[in-house]
Amino acid sequence: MKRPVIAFYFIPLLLCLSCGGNVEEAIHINQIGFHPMAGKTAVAAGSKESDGGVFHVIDEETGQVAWTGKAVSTGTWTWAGTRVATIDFTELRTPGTYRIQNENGRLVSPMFAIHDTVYNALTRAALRAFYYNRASIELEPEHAGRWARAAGHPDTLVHIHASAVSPDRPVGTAISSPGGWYDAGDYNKYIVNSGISTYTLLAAYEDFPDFFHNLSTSIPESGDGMPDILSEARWNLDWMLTMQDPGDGGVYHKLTSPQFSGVVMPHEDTDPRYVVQKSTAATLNFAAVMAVAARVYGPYDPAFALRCLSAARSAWEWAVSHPEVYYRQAKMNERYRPAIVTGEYGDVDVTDEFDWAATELYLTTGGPGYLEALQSDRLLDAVIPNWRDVRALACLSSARHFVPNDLATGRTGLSPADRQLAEASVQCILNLAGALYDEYRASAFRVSMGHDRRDFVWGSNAVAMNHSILLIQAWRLTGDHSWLDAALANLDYVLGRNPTGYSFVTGFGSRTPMFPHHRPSAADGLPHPVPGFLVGGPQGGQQDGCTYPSNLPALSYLDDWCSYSTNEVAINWNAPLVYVSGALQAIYQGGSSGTTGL
Ligand code: G3I
Ligand code: 9MR
Repeated sequence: MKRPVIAFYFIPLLLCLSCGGNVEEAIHINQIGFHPMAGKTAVAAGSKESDGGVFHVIDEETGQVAWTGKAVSTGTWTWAGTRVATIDFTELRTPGTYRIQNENGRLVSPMFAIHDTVYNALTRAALRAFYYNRASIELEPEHAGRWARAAGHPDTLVHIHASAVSPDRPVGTAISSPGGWYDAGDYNKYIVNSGISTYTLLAAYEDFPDFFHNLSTSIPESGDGMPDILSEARWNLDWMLTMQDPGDGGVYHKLTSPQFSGVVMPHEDTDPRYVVQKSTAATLNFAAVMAVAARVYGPYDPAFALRCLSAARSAWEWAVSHPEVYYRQAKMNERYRPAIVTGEYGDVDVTDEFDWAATELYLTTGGPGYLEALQSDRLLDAVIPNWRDVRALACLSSARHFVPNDLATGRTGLSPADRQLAEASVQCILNLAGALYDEYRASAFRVSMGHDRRDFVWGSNAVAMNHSILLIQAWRLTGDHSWLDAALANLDYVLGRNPTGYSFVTGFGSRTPMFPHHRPSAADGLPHPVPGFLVGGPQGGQQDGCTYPSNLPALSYLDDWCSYSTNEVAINWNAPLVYVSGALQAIYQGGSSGTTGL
């Protein structure tokens, strides 16, 4: 395993902690850059003299000043306890490579580009990260480059855990359940988290089909006639299908070794693997995603689409007759051996999963029974989507289905029930996005992160990306470009316009995570981690016992293997990065721009 060294940039940060401020004085900016037509904002943090100070954008190639303007104080960002001033240089539209510096040259930003294909490489890499996390397949040099590796976890002999036995699958039975993606930095495969991740990739394709149709990721399936994003998602869907018990339609909660493996390469982890107890949450997540797959893959592979639909229907039936089967790992371990101590993905409120699955099944089949099961007024209770609360996904799908452009040009002749569903979905999106937009405008850092105390949870960077998905949806529904500024602000945030100064995507930016909690990256002996992964990000709870540079939520980040609560990678964090990066690239290159910022 690679040993982290104390990076030079922590030294000033630590010194600064003892001098009253919490943040190193610095200019923070999206380290990848901006589309010429997009809003462009940098922030000067921790610097008193920045308020009203003059800043220059310098062309890296010529050394010439390309733009000059003043920073505007926006107050203190409490999440990092720092004074902030914003620098809005939206009017600079000339392609090039730049840095920002203050008048005396004391503060200099990381480098960034202005370019009309600025997020292409990022989107491609973020999607390729899924390929790098594939189980049961050798990653060949042709596709994986220097991160080529042997196949791990064939999963052709997976034990039915004692908690999961059924009449047709008694103790001692083994099943074959190969493929799929590793969940994260560990090597296990969890249905609940697979559900939202796979959905988000399929949603990216449904919302921006032209862009994703043309995005080639150099995977083994490239060039086979199916868009790469759908081939990648299919890799996981094929695995998910094996997780359904054909005897009754129920879906096992996860496929896992009893404990997390050591820090080894995939093929070196040979611990026995089990499918554990079925759960209502897993079964409904499965039903929802399979219903989406049934409509997305129809034009490419009708037989596969039908298979997905039939799997979705039988999963739904199981869930209806088993509405409260929760996965409670500690309780399970009291009764069954071996004890399982890997990720729980526990959820004891599955009303949102019911709403999501019912919506997707209804949209795909038109079956009245699914509509009856759906309580569309509950869509107004949706929160930002996450693995545990997926109600907002019903809003996204239904708005997409009923409202091709905007409400005014929406489908006519909707039945009253469909109209109610469509309106509830639009309201759900605009309510959520509206609150995020207000926070973006009010926040000193000009990001929607922090609109809720719980934004800085485990996986906070995915919270930021899911915020942006909602904001992009609001743009789609209203045509109002100012939503895009807020959506971009969160991408700026994860790419460097944040108080840690990290671009949180491995390999993308001038200061990126080098020691992510990702077993292949730690065990492969290579100096650079596998690229294209979004790490979890700052997390106020610091739930892993590591020592952090600050207790403030937005500064609680550590680029160290130790920090699995801030520096792990995960499929449900990368999927919204793929969506947002691809969507913004597609939108800007299609001619839409943000407004002139603030
Ligand atoms: O819901 C409570 C909330 O009521 C409370 O106020 C808050 C305060 O801490 O905690 C909330 O629960 C948190 C929960 O996520 C939901 O957000 C837990 O503290 C937090 O520990 C939990 O984190 C999850 C973590 O696993 C530990 O279970 C992450 O969301 C989840 O992304 C992460 O997933 C892991 C898998 O288990 C294993 N594979 C890697 C993967 C990524 O790290
Ligand atoms: O490596 C594990 C990571 O993938 C999980 O997200 C995390 C939380 O469940 O747990 C990690 O494993 C740690 C274990 O929970 C406690 N001992 C240290 C392990 C990491 O080195």
